Amino acid sequence: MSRKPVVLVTGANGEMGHGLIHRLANHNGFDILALDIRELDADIAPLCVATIVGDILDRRLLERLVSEFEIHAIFHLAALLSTRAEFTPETAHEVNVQGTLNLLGLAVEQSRWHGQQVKFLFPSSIAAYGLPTLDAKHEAGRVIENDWNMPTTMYGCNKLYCEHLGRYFTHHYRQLAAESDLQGVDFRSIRFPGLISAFTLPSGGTSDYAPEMIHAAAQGQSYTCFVRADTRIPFMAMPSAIGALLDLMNAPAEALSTHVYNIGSFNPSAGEFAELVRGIFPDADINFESDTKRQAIVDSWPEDVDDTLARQEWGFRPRYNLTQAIEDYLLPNIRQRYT
Ligand code: AKB
Repeated sequence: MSRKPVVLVTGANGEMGHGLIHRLANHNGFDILALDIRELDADIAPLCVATIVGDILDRRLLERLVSEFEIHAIFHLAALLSTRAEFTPETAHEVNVQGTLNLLGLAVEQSRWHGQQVKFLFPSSIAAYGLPTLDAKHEAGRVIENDWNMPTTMYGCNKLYCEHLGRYFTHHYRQLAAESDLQGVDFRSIRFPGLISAFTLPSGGTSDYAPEMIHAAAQGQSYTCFVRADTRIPFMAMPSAIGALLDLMNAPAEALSTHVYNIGSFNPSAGEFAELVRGIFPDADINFESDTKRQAIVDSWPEDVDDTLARQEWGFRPRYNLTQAIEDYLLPNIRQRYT
């Protein structure tokens, strides 16, 4: 009985899953197996060869996947984001860490079956950083991958640890076994900044204020921003993020010196972003009322990232700078969405 060769996307119904599935199906011609805890939205379900509603913590479900599909790459997007994770840290740890462990195990299992490495694409985050004070944040400026890895959130700790798990599975998994599984998994990860999509709104993150601000303005709703106007972290338009994930996937292994890469695009302060939004939606009613606790999380994230490695090793270039992101991507698509 032959099994169907596919690319598995977990968290397929989330923000990034939507964009990724469109790109994978329309430009790359992959057969997609989509997994999500919720039923897949009608716009992306037809783009997949199979959709499964289920939990990445359900090992039986994952075993069933092994018997039905031949998985050659995994985009493991399912996660509880930083704000939501702080309400239920233990659950977040299970979903974010145990879920990733289960998927890495599935990748090893799959590579045993078809004899090829399974590429494992993992969206990490600027939440993996933790800067202790605002002064340290300003002084640090553009941070490199290995500096300031002291996250203050469960989500950030989970992401940082999963980056290490991926490295472990690629190079050291079962290193003492007579026949080791070395090289079964090819783990590649990007530390994403806050993402802004024209088509979907994030839920449960702490960088959500920027997308929320522009989507609220487009709908004529007032918005109270939960961080100070001078708050600065890096952001990126969703198509740049999806493009980067695919570029990293396609990069030749010999070109890569590490498993984890920063990428950046623009980093306006919340106040500067509000000004830009007011520039395109003159009636936008945006106020600032800092929520001390969520503010502290964003203050611990870097104000910018150094993405030299990604640029040098696999040719990363953001598709949009801030002006292009607003004028060419966000504005036309958001307008169309709400009219
Ligand atoms: C969040 O806010 O939790 C995410 C992230 C920065 O990874 N958007």
